Amino acid sequence: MNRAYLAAMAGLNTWLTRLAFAALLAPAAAYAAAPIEMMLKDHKFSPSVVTVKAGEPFTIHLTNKDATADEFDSTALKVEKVVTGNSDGMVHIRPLAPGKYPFMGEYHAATAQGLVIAK
Ligand SMILES: [Cu+2]
Repeated sequence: MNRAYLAAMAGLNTWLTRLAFAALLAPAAAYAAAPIEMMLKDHKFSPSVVTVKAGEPFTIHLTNKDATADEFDSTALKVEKVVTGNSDGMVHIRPLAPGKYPFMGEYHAATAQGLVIAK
């Protein structure tokens, strides 16, 4: 093994170490966004307005504190998810273009209204 070979191997080792770190960090980045906590109580969402990053999928963890079921429903977000009374559920939402996306609790739409703002 000559000196040049050893130097090359040392360089490769550093590169492989960086690659290994990048591989470790990549999955973490994909799951970086924690679910947005949202509550339904007295047939109202809180928070009723949430701001998210455009172009990234996200999840809303909806806790229904009411005794009756409701459906997180949005034509704009292309999502429907029933959450039974005193229960919770995950609402998965696709990456959005910048804009405003209304949603509602379909079973109590008179009061259960909300808005996602993607920036
Ligand atoms: Cu519906």
